[in-house]
Amino acid sequence: GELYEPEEENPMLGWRGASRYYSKEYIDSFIEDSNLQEVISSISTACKTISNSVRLAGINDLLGKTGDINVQGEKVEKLDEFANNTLINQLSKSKKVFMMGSEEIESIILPQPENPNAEYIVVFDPLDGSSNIDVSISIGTIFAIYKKINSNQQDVDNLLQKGNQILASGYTVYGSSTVLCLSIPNKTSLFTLSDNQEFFLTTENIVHGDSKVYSINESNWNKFTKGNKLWVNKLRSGELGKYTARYVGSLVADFHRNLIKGGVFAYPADPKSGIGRLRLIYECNPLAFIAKQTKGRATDESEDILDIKPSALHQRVGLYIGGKEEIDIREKII
Ligand code: AHM
Ligand code: MG
Repeated sequence: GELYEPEEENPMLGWRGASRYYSKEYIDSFIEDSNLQEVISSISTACKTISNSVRLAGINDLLGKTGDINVQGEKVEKLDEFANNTLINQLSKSKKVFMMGSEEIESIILPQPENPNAEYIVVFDPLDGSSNIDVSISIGTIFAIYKKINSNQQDVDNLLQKGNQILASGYTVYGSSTVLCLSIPNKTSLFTLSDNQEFFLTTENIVHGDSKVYSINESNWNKFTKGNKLWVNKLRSGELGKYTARYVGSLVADFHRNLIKGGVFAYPADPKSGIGRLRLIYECNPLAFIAKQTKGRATDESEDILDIKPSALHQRVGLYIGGKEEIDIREKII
């Protein structure tokens, strides 16, 4: 890839602090397939639009609910809908996408116009952390890219692939900075959105941090299995060193913090129903892929997230993700 040369060095934008690579040149330099490059580029363009809308939501009448209920039975936030439409439109424009799946839409999404010959499948949670939208707390977009398994535009099996079939996944967190994380096998890098709307490489080849944090909604304690109670108590005991608790309530932000600093995130399945809170296809799998590439881990109650064969687009599972050490310990204790 070529170095990006800004026309004028602007110390306000931190050219000197950050790498001078910007995302497109950098990504194109290690992803060979130009169609896949374009899919990733469309997602990054959509995330820039979403980022601007998130930052100005209060001014542009984009806070609050639309009045609709989504497939999850949740009230749709205006920004959820905006983010979803932005991704669908941008990915449609790329002409490289065969089919999409979104947290906000019940079934298969086909690009408009349709691309029956395109190869790529994209699944996404357009705006994760909906409960934090109105209070200006970090939220994000989560995505994963696959190849289609057949050319039937009505076949949901194209969306029901195991996480270990992912070609690339990532997220963008709209936090105090907007940061895009992109992961392909053995390479996970972070890019920061600058004032002039370019994602600049800021961390290359990140490895999961090792500080002692657990991110768990402990209000669900009474529903935890005995094994999970033993595990969390082990983390709290001090025997493994001093742990602290951090919980944003946006999976994408909790994962991002733990990736950089270290820690484990857990959202156990309800032992009675066996059903979790978080969605396998567009929340757990993309992040589990990143965890794997960065030497972390991700499991549901008993198996690796990436090995689960999805049975439905909106399937929910238990999730334990992040630090390998903590997840290995859980496996021994439960
Ligand atoms: P969303 O995609 O509708 O925002 O829901 C998913 C969110 C996750 O971001 C977060 O980890 C979880 O729900 C928080 O759940 P809870 O409020 O039960 O702790
Ligand atoms: Mg979500």
